[in-house]
Formats: sequence, C-alpha cells, structure tokens
Amino acid sequence: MESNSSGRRRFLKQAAALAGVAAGAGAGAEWAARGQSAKPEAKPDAQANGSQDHRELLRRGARFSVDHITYYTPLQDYAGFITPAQLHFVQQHSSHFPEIDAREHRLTIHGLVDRPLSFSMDDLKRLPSVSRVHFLECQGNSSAMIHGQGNQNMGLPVQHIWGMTSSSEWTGVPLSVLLNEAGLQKEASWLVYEGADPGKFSHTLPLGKALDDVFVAYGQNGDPLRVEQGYPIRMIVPGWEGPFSVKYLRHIKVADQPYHAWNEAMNHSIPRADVGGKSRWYHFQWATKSVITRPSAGMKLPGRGYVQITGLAWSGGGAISKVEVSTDGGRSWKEAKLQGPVLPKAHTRFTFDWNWNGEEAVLMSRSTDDTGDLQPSRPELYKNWGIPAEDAQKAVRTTHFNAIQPWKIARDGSIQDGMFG
Ligand SMILES: Nc1nc2c(c(=O)[nH]1)N[C@H]1C(S)=C(S)[C@@H](COP(=O)(O)O)O[C@H]1N2
Ligand SMILES: [Mo]
Repeated sequence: MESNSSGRRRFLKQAAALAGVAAGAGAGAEWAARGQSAKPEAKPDAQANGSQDHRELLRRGARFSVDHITYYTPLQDYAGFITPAQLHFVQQHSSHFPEIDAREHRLTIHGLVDRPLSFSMDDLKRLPSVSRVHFLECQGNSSAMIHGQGNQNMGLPVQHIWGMTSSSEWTGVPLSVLLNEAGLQKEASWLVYEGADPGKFSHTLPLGKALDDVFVAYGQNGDPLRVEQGYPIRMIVPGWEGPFSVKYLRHIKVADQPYHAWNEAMNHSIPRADVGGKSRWYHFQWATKSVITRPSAGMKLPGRGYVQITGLAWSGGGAISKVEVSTDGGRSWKEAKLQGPVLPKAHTRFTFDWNWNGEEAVLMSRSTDDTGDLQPSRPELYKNWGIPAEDAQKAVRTTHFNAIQPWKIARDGSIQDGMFG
C-alpha cells in the first residue's frame, strides 16, 4: 500500500511534467490540426432522427477525423430554451459511435463500497427518477482559438463559434440513490467512471458533487437518449464542463483520490500564464456566459428598422438573474427580457427590441447569474487569467472561455465576428 501510493505519487509527478511539456509544445496546434483534417462531407453511421432539414443544418458544421466526431448546434436556427435533440452538439472522442444493446448493457459500481452492484436498464428504470433541464457545454466552446485570425471558422455563423453547447430535459436516477444502494465506505471521496465507447472515455469526479445533483440519465426531451448523446445511459453533471458527463456509462469506481485519465491529464489540460506556464487539469464549473444568436455573424440585416435581438444565457453556478444588451460596442447597456422559465444550470432565452438606424453597430450581450457573477469582456477575462496584453491578439488555447461576444454590423447590414477587432 505504502509503496503503491508513493509509486502513484511518482507517476503523478511525471504525468504533471509531461502534461506541461506536451501543452507547451502545442496541444493547441494538435487540436487545430484535427480541425483541419476534417472531412465535412463524411457522414457518421448513427444518424440523427431528425428531418432532412435538420440533418442538413448539422452537416454544415460537422467535422470528422480518425479519432474525433464533432457536430455544432445551429444556435441561430431554433427558438425557446430546449435544443431539439436532433440538433444537440456532439463531441465524440472516437471514430464511430458504439452500438449498444440496451438489453445487455450493465452499469457496475465497485471500489470503496460495501456491496458492488450491477444494474440492468430495467433495474435503473425501477428506481426513483428526476427530470431536469440542464445545458451541456464542451470546455472548448467559444474559445479564443475558434475566433483566431487565420482560423477556418473565422467569419462563420454563431453555430461554429458557440455551437458546442445545448440544453435538454434529461431524465434519470440520482447518482446518490445508486451510491447509497452500494453503500459508501468511509474513505470514499472521489469517483472515476468509464464509458463503453472504443476509447473508454473516463473521468474523475469529487464525491461531494456526485452526491449533490448528478444523475445517470436515460431520457432526453422525453425520448431515450440519442445514440450520439450516450444511449442507453450517460452521466449528467449539471453546470460542469462537458467531459464530466461521460456517455455510454458502464463502470463507476469509488476511490479515495482523483484519477488522471488521459483526456483529463493530457487532452484537456491547458497551459496557464497565471500559474507560471504550468498546466491546469481541472476547471469544473462553468462561469456565466451569454451570446446573441440572432442577428449574428454570417447573417445580413435586410434594412434599417425594427429587429428583435435574441440569444441564450446560462451559468454553471445557478440561474440567470439578468442579461444586458449593448448596441454600441459596450459603451451603454440596457436590460433584456428573460423568457421564462429561468432554470438553474440551463439555457435561458432573452430578447431585446431594437431599431437599427442603418449605421455601423456592435451588438453584445452580458449575463449575470444569481451568485452575482458577471460575464467579463475579453480584456477583463485575460486580465483575470494573467495573459499579457501583447498575447491578447493571439489565438491562445484558452478553454473555459466565457468572454462577451461582439457582432459587428456594417452599413450594408452584413455581420461579422468582432472578437478580435
Ligand atoms: N463516453 C464518452 N463520453 C463523453 C465524450 C466521449 O467522447 N465519450 N466526450 C465528452 C466531451 S469532451 C463532451 S464536451 C461531452 C459532449 O456531449 P455530447 O456529445 O452529448 O454533446 O461529452 C463528454 N462525454
Ligand atoms: Mo468537450
């Protein structure tokens, strides 16, 4: 035990050093290269159950590579605060989606428990359930790299910049119910859990969050989960970065320390100037964000006059309490209307009445959540993160990005991404 744990510490130190080197040598470049190797005309085997129109919308932004499948939600093309399931974004770290026979699928709970357990889908559906609306968001969504100069996404619609977030009503069993069934031992303090996809996508979670509001979902907007969203079951970790919500969930191990699965320690670590260029592994909860989805980049205003501005706001910390809109690049702000229901850790729709006078304009939204957290501008965010001013124009790989999004409107009504000038 003694030698094991010191061995583990040694391993962690080496892993830390490696993560630092890998990130310094350009984990961002690797990410970008993946994007460039994309073949948007390719089609996955598992297909959305949507209409032809919906499929067309998704295909526009799809990216595929040997180890990665990405679909972006067309945020500009739906109303309300629930993302139609067939438009949900997809971030899959394997070449294809697993085809799982739900009748055979089992979820096991083992490790520091009194009774290791194995649940069938029928077992899970017999247990007390909850239905809750929550957003999911990839840790890389809307990041500086996506906006960066020379990046292929530059000037494309909001879908390609902000479309790695979606909101659904998820139904499932609270994880606390399952863990209580298994009986937690007193050293239990962390979970590590694994999906049944080819890459065995795994993640770590502190027990406090697991017992708070996490659940194992089998329903999405009243239907079974889509294959792309983790059929037959996935973890839902409300308000936290996407990778915590492991799809195709099959094993949960209760442990007394965090694990550092590949995607946590390597793939999803980021170098941070404010901690001396070291890599930071965990980011947990999303801060508050908002974005105007209409009008937005790639669209054209038909002429001066009335325009409804609309968008989405959310926070991993709670419910949205206020959204403000600026039409003059942040010089003045006015409060937008929130379309109910306004739910914690869920997208909230806002609207704002505007009369365009035909002159150049810069539209922005900024959200405040019920903990008082205010969405920062990009310079404010970089200041918080200790990113030097001379680097601020560079497309640094800053995941967990929540800066205010400017949309620049020209006199002819055309609209562009104004994040970098
Ligand atoms: N099993 C499994 N779970 C996973 C992933 C994966 O590749 N495999 N991707 C993670 C990441 S990085 C994100 S952002 C979310 C995306 O969920 P979605 O594909 O349902 O939108 O799932 C997470 N859970
Ligand atoms: Mo992600």
